[in-house]
Amino acid sequence: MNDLRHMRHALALARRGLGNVWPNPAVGCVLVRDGVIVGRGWTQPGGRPHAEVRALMQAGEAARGATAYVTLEPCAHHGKTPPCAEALIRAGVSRVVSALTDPDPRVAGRGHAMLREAGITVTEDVCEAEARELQRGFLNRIQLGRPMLTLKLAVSFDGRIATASGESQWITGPDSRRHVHALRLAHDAVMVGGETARTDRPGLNVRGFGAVRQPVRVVVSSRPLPELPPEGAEHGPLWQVSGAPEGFMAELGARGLTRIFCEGGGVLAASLLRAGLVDQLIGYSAGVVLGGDARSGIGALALDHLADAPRFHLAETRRIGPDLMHRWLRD
Ligand code: AOF
Ligand code: ZN
Repeated sequence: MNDLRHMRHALALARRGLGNVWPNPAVGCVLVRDGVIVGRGWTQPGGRPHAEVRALMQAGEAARGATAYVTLEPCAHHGKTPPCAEALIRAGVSRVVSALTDPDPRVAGRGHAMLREAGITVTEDVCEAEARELQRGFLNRIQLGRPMLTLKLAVSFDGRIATASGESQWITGPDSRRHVHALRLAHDAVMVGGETARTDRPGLNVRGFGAVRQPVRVVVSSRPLPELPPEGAEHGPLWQVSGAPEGFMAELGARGLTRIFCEGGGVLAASLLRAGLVDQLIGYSAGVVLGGDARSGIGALALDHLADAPRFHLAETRRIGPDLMHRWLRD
């Protein structure tokens, strides 16, 4: 069906904003008239202009009588910009197809209602599951008061991250490592624990993608941090947080973050898992075997019963160079 096809297109456009638009959601919009795409837009860096505004600008007069496909209900509030629902009405769009109701209390169904009151046909919940996954970070911030969290591990066949002596460069290949940088780019922030910051001195930045908006660097530690590169073109702002995971995740949500990419270490990973705060796992597995004396990427969980273990379901597998990438979502 064409609605599905156009909505998938809008979802693909929305994806371009991931990591780039916090505290706002990454939204995509496609305008179609008589089967022809007349406008495409996505939320711009920093969260504005909104997707609909960009698509309408591109379409100009061709928006009259068009159908708008949007991955999130058009906004209804007068924020920093006038409401998108109003812009769609003014442009003369005749139908709006949306994937998800915007949970932001300033919108929450009012966008759809405004459109209907203006005589526009509204079809809701098209590709809802995909839109929910794509906009998970924003949904978490609004509904749970905390960002979405991805935990990443690069491991040997037997799930180890380093030899007993601590050698870890490199278990996975260059293609996987480049993939990690692309993922950092699609998150608002990269997070590590204090121990990792002190021993590995990780860059926590995106390299190899030209001039990009660098993610915030979040270090979880109650102790003073080692010297890390200052904020600049190649490094995002540095934020230090500490305390219980529930507390600092709420703090990061309040500061506007929607998507966090955690790269260890084991103590931090275990505390996030124990607190049930990990939404997505991404593993890169290499064809190398390190053995039981090698280091595990996740600290002790002290599980008495298998039934208590955090469970995830498989969302994606992909071959990346010689490695296997696997992505899991929380049950
Ligand atoms: C849309 N299209 O592309 C986005 C929307 O601070 P403001 O005025 O930019 O408003 C932010 C809110 O707008 C945000 O919380 C969410 O409800 C909505 N985001 N809405 O119509 C978009 N990014
Ligand atoms: Zn809007």
